[in-house]
Amino acid sequence: MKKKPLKFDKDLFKRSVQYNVKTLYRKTMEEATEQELYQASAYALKDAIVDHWMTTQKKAAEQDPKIVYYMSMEFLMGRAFGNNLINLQAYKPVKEALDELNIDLNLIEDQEPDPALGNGGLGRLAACFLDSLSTLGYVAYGCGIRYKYGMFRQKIQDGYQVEVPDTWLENGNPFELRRNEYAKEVKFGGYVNMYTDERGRTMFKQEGYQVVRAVPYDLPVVGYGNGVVNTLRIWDAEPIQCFQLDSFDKGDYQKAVEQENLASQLCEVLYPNDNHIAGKELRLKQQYFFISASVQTALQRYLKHHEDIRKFYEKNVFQLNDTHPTVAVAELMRLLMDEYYLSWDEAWDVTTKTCCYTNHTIMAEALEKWPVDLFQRLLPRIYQIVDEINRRFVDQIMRQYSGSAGIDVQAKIRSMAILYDNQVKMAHLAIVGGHSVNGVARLHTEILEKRELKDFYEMMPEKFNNKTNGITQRRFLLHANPLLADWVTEKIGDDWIVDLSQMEKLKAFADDKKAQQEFMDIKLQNKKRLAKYILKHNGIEVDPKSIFDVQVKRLHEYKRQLLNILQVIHKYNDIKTHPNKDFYPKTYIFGAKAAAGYLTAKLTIKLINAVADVVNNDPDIDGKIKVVFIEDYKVSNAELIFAAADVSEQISTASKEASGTGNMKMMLNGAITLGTLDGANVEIVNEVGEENAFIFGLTSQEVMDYERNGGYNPMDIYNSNPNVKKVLDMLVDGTFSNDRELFRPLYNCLLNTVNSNKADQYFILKDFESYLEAQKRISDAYQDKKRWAKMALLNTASCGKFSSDRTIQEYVDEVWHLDKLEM
Ligand code: GL4
Repeated sequence: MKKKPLKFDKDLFKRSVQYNVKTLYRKTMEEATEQELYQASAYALKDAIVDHWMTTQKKAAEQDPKIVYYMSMEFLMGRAFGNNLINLQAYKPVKEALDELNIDLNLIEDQEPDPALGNGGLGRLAACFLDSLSTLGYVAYGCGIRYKYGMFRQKIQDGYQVEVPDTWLENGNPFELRRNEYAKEVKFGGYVNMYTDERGRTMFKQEGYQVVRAVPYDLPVVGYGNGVVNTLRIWDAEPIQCFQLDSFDKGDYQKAVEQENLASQLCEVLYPNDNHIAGKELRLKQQYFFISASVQTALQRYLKHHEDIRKFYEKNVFQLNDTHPTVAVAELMRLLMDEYYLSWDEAWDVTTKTCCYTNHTIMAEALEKWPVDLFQRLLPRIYQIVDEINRRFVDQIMRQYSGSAGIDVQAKIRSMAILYDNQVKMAHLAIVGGHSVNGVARLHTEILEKRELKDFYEMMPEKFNNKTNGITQRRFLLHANPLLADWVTEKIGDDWIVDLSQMEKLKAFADDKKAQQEFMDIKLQNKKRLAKYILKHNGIEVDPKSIFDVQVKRLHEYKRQLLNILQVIHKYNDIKTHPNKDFYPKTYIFGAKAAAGYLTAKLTIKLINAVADVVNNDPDIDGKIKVVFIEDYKVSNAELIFAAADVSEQISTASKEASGTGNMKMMLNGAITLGTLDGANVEIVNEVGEENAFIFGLTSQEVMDYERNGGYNPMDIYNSNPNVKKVLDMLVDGTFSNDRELFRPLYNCLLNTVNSNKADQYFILKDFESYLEAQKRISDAYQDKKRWAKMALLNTASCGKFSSDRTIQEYVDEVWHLDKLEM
């Protein structure tokens, strides 16, 4: 049976906007600025959302379903206004209402800052998961931090990245609700006192600590068309009010100041590192801060309607998004024992049955390890608990392996202990303290089992499982690409919005000439839309008829933006030396933020811009290639970019990209993957067929084999391949900078051992020829209009598996076992 669309009262909305303009700003509609009109509209929309939010709460209280707490340092939500309209099925009435008020919906949407409380894929995945949880009707809480400054705004000045603070809260956030009444206290430092209580129990008490007040802000997460509204609860830190006059006399002045400083620093800023841990003390404080507040909340919420805390896990599950929230294991143990008087064994039973861990990367520099002294000083009681978990676990390793022939027990301990070499290994704590460990794509999970976490897998294979990532089609097709969304609906109906496997029905149109034409016309419209954006923001004119070849993602050496730009340089040389050779015009589009302290990444951005300057302005090139670096890549412009992509560059060194999700967003929008057999690319190719993707380069097995044998010698390639030699020499011969030494570090990385990193550790030169050849195949394929249209259409038609709805349903069926809310 077809569900009725949600009701939306257009006239009420209209009146509400007018009323808000008046009461918020004391202005008439004509006087209000665009920002004020956005705010007034957003408050009006929130009004409609809150009704659903309250109903969801009420139903959840009645039905008492099992719920998931998705704990994450990052939620890269992107703008809420348009997405909420979509999921409330209110886009049309709101557009009409605003039209009648003489307000342009697009302009309004553009007034909203991107909430960017995340770095990249990991944070965006969390956002897609929340969307799917609501849409599938599961009760879920996102738990995170309300950073005052999210991911920095990127400016490009003279080709260099400059980081500018992201002041997203400047005008307030109309969608949030501050929940003062749910504030919690979180304690840091001091020491632990042991004592015997009146009932003869040994108890532990933290004393001499600093305390901050954690204040939650709730954001609604609206499900698509079902009236379900879940909550993303993000925490802000405030000083405890103890700064009274008499504390001065008591000698607490110093402490009061410190506490106040701690509170003001805690939630200031998101660490802008992706796939890399800086290991800063404040970061550990952030982790414990939001975890302690969240776990306290979860226990209290459960006990409001349940008696037996030992059954907590029957109604609750914690999913730890990477190791960042892993102190949850010890914090749950602490609260269960110290506040709720459970024994160690009882608490351990609850904890392991509650916690689950997702691994998102195998990059060594992303492995979270904390120095024991720092950890102990900051979290003395938590450290005691971790120490005891470790002691028992090491015991277990010894019991299990001592006396087994051919097994080196000490080696097992070395590789698996939670405390080792004076470090706290967070991944090990997460694995031992929970019942599920998952990777984020088939290949990634395999690598975890066979290599990275091999010893754990052998000891506890039942914990390991794969959950291939997914993305929400509501944001990345329905909202990002209305033309294509309408076209799909016209062809196969609108069930795809909540069931992406329906897209398969489009396969029937793969050879249909009219459908192909329509599909490519829509692509062209979207390319024109992006071209406009590029002209406005970059001042570069690009030809919408050229191939839009897109690589947008965080800048990281393993993602190999350098391989891409070296290939562009080669193409440039090729056109210069063969001016009459037939060459189909291409526009290379880049977008990437580099972590502020990541010099090689920042230099790569400069190189891309330097190449762009040379290539775009060389009359010999005559527009055959253009290079564009889109400033400040973020969710809102990503939506424009995905819709316009012809080619999706997914060229990471095989084995390094755990999954990738941009690859899925582009596939959904009919872009063809040019990639290595890495992460989820493997599964994308599996779904769409090899003939509808362009695959090149070393396999993950080959890469890992080289790595085991100490790498390879890129000098051999440099000396034997004149193309490579020429391109590399141009990095240091003044072509792209008057300062010939500027790009020397990149040149050196490729050819020499630098700081104990192997020469060309990401196999750029090794994959170079094969990459060029794949680029050539693309240009050829594109010129066969019918063939390309069919390939592109088949990519959209084959993306069904990559919905985050599918991923979430797998988590529910195999790990979380949640109950669906009946609305
Ligand atoms: C990441 C991976 O690098 C990326 O491949 C994956 O898609 C994403 C979500 O699982 O997680 N891991 C880290 S760290 N940052 C990411 O984006």
